[in-house]
Amino acid sequence: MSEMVFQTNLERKIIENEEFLNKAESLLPVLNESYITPIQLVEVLPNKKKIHGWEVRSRDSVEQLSKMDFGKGDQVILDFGEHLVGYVTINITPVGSPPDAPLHLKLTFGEMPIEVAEDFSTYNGVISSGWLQEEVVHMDILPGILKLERRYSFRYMKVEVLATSPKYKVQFQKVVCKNVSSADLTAVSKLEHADEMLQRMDQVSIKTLVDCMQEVFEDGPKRDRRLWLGDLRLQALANYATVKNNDLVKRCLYLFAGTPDDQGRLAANLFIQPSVIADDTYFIDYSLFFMDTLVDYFHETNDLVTLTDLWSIAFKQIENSLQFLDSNYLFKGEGFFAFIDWAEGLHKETATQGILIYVMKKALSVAHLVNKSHKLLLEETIPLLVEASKKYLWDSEKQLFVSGPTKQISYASQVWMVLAGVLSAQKAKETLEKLPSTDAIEPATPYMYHHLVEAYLVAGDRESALDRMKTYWGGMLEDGADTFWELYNPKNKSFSPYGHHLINSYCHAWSCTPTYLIRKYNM
Ligand code: RAM
Repeated sequence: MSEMVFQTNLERKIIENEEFLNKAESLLPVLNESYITPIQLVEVLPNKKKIHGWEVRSRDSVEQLSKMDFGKGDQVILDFGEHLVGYVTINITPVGSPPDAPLHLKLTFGEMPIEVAEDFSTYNGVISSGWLQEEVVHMDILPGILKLERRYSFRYMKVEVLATSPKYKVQFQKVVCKNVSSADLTAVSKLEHADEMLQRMDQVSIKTLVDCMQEVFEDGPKRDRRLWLGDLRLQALANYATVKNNDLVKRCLYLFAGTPDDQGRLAANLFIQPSVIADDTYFIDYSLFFMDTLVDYFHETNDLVTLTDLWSIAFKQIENSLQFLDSNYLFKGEGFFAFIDWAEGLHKETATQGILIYVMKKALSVAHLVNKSHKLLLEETIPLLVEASKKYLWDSEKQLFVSGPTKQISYASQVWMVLAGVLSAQKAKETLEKLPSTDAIEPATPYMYHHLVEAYLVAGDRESALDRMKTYWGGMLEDGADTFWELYNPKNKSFSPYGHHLINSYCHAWSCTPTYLIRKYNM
């Protein structure tokens, strides 16, 4: 499992482009702040029918909080009524004798009920438990204001008193969260959809996007709190359809372009603090998507300066990928070479071949504006890749694309070949229609579901697209989502590729695209 989740490249050397990084720095957004207070006190009780087996029930009105005394072993769960990303302060006053010992408190933050219901010490997943949102503090001076320095991503906050003293208790007089986001909601046009579920889906998508928009487009404000290229590409699309903060897309493009390695490779993700650091994870698909994100950005803004500035590094990703073609023009990869999806056992070469064609076609749509020889190369190479896909990867008996020596059938392979336009629309529709009756590897993430829905739309099958959106993102809504989740498997709601669903992110960038799909395709 851990091998599948992680990749290390300790040998690579980063060649920073200062000009690009300076440009990115000049586009650093100002965060908008709002102050949010809890709406009710709740309890979280076991209920097998609810997601992860936990149900939230109202316990008291929030006005009661300041009248309640808390001593050793007491606890309270506050519900802020919506998902927040921000900084919490609590005014704490002692009651009883003068406080003769420090107050010892534990705070736990949950995007989901399970996070404030289950003890984190049971967590045994492969991703660091450091992401689990909890904090233990001492207050030596009372009354006082507890000001948490860490940013949390949550709707629920549990406060547990680990110790006061036999002589005093405490009251929590005022609890406030300074909520932050760089998104400006004024640009969002109102959607009045006749279908209530789609209306709600649009709102929850926008909320997801907004909460992930910080100094960069983060993948998830709880985890990993960083800039992933694959997520950025989808966030940018949702952004164009709604908040239109196009400078943030530009900033993120310059950040990636400013940190290639000595082979010109762009990292799959960047850390932003203390300064921009390229992670040592490289995925062919994500690096190719730099070109796609750049071209989308150009189509949206007509910003030819940025397109011209970043074209070479974008094209370098295509050139690097072409080196992995065999003599038949088939992409060959080893190890954890591409992301594609978290579906277990997924063979990724055919999907990667599809992505390569898709991205090269996208590059070709603007190449005449920037580089004539690249245009020629694309024109010559794309047909070779398409022909090779039809000749070697299409199984004429099954009428499906296959991947690898076992001729694996997956949604991912069909979806990317459809998005790459390798099949006619009619053939694409038939291919996708066939999938449910096969044992094809299914999508595992909202990321892959997004591509499946878009593939249906490209193939002209609006009905299946809508159907999938309603069962998938609609399923999350029915399970209580107020922001969309990193992982969701309607057949196994505890699914996590990381070994435990406590660590999953429940406000996740790559899940924010229904607003784009609804608005762009008039769903
Ligand atoms: C996870 C995150 C992130 C994604 C990568 C590949 O760490 O969910 O969003 O892009 O996987």
